[in-house]
Order: sequence, then C-alpha cells, then structure tokens
Amino acid sequence: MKNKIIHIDIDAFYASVEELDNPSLKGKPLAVGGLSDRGIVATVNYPARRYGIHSAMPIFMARALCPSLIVVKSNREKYLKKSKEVFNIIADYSRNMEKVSIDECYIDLSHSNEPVNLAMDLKRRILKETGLTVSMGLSYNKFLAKIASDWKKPDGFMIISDSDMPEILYKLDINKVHGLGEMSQEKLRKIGINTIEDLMGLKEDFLFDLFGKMGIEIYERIRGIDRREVIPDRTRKSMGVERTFLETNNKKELNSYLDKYSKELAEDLKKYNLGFKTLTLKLKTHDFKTSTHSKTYSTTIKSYEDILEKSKALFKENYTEKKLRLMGISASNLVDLDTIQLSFKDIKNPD
Ligand code: TTP
Ligand code: MG
Repeated sequence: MKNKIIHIDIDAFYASVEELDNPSLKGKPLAVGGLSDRGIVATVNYPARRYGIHSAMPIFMARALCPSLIVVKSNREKYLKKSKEVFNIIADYSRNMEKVSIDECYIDLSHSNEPVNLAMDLKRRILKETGLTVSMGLSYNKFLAKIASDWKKPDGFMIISDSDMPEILYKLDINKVHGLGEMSQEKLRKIGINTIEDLMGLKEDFLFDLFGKMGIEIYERIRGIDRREVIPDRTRKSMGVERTFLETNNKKELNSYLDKYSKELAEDLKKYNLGFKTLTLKLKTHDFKTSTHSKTYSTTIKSYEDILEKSKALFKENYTEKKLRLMGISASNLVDLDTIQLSFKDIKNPD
C-alpha cells in the first residue's frame, strides 16, 4: 500500500511562537496561558515538559512543579497569523489539505512519486520561512500518519509502512488511539487494557458492545484499516471553539467563556466567508461526562452577537448547575456566503 498521507503538527506551537518573538525565552521552561490565579496552561515548551507540566493544567499547579517557570499570556491573534503562514507553505505541496486544528493538518500526496523527498523539503521550508519546527508522519492512512507524527516529537519525521504493521503499535499506550476519548480509555483501563497490544486481544463484537460503531472503527484502525479520506477545507463540515478550564459552576464566568468563544467563532467564520444553520453546545462536567446540545435555525447565522445570543440560550436550556471543566460551541450546516452572493447577483443580472 502506498504511503501517501502526511500528518503535520507544529511543535509546542504557542510556546514556539513566543520564543521566536523573544529569543531570550529559548531553553528556559516556558508556559503560555491565562495569567490569573484561575488560569490554565495552553501549552508549554519542551524544557517545561520535563517538569511534568502539560496543556490544561492549572497555572498554579505548573508553578508548583517548576518555580522558575515563565508564563506568557496567550495571544490568539498572533498564533492564528503564524498558523496561516505555515498552512500557506503546506498548501504549495498539495491541493488536498485538511486542517484539523490551529497547528495540525493532513495532506494527501497521492499525486507524487516521491512523497518522502517532498515531505523533507516541506519540513525544511517551514523552518526556514517561519522559524518553526514541525513533526510529520507519513503512512498509507490517516490513523497511522497521526501516530507517526507523534512518534518522535519535536522536529520528528517518521514513516509507517504496511510491512511495519501491526508490530510497531504493540507497545503504544491506548491514549495514542485517535477516537478513544478520556472516558473510553478509563473504561478500558478498568478491565486491564492499557496498550494497543491489549486492545488487539479484544473481539470486534466486544468493542461494538462497549463503544458502538466507533468500537468497530477502532478494531479496524489498530489493524491498519482506515478508509477516511483527506477532506479539503473547502468541503469542511463544521467549525468550533472549545477549551478546558478550572472546574466551575459560576454562571458569570461560564457566560464570559461563551462570549469569548462567540467572538472567536465569528472571526473564524469571517475568514472563510461562512455562515451556518446549526449551533452545538458541548459541556463536560467535572466527572468527565460529555453532553452535546444542538439547535438548527431557519436563518443563516454569522455575527458575533447572533452566535452569543443563541449559545447563551442553548446554555440556559441545558445547563444543570453541575461544575464544568470544558465547554465549547461549534457551527455546522455551514453556508458558503460567496456562493449565496454569487447566485443573488446571478438572479439580478441574468445572462
Ligand atoms: P498541540 O499540538 O496539542 O500542542 P503543542 O503544539 O503545544 O505541542 P506538541 O509539540 O505536543 O504538538 O496544540 C496546539 C496548540 O493548541 C498549543 O500550542 C496550544 C493550544 N492548546 C490549548 O490552548 N489548549 C489545550 O488543551 C491544547 C491541547 C492545546
Ligand atoms: Mg502541536
């Protein structure tokens, strides 16, 4: 099977951007996140990881682990700009690029006879033109490409061919299996399943009983079967913002998050000139239970004010006063506003 899919993930992204802006930070333990007492670590550079600090950890806890930790306030605008620079370079290498997050994407290199050389060239160009290192994984499907990019972070490049399968996966922890959430991992650990090798010992029916359709996907993926295509962003299905924070049931605080998310979602939609019809609110309670609540509207939504009003209403309808540790909103049923304008113009000025 041809190795044709690359997964690319920028190393310690927010922290690396801050180091580029202020090179004196390089080599020192650095965290990016909220500065207040209730702040959460968005990410840390690799020196700080040696202290056991990681994303979603409260800042006060991170400081306790490493008193010399430098904390820089996160600046999303700046990271979005840098992310665009990197994606623009990647887009030169494949028309088929699917962004997964601000620092992560898949590209399909089926068209190329030498994907390895292309990948190495891309890596060099990103470093030269943006100063950032990325980790890349090349394989014959998405699941394995992602596992490969995670293999040798930072600045890694790993190839997983079908002849390496499935042995290469045996030792990996189940947290490397994309598709297995925290709750699912917990369920598996309770019955003594901690590695992919353990997971391979489970029957397909058993996984189906445990996780439904996703269980079948997981059964197949760890055996090297993953039929998901790289879907270019032009045909993306949804767009969203979510974040982990310190557990809280303070409505004022939770509403302020909704305000922030609405602003960010409106900005992202504007960038792609999109509107949407379905809004989904995601809530994760302190005991890791996740629920989603969706509503579809007859009109197209795009403005910050509109998103905020509707997400506040969804929140009011569905919030049960329990302490939350994560909240998010997402837009689906996306409407391409370019197309709407075009057809409107066409009606006004028929040929
Ligand atoms: P990641 O790619 O998960 O992390 P990273 O790039 O910092 O580090 P790695 O080298 O392991 O890839 O996420 C990308 C950015 O998204 C990260 O720099 C900050 C942000 N982020 C958050 O704000 N909160 C989070 O909980 C996570 C996981 C990431
Ligand atoms: Mg990253």
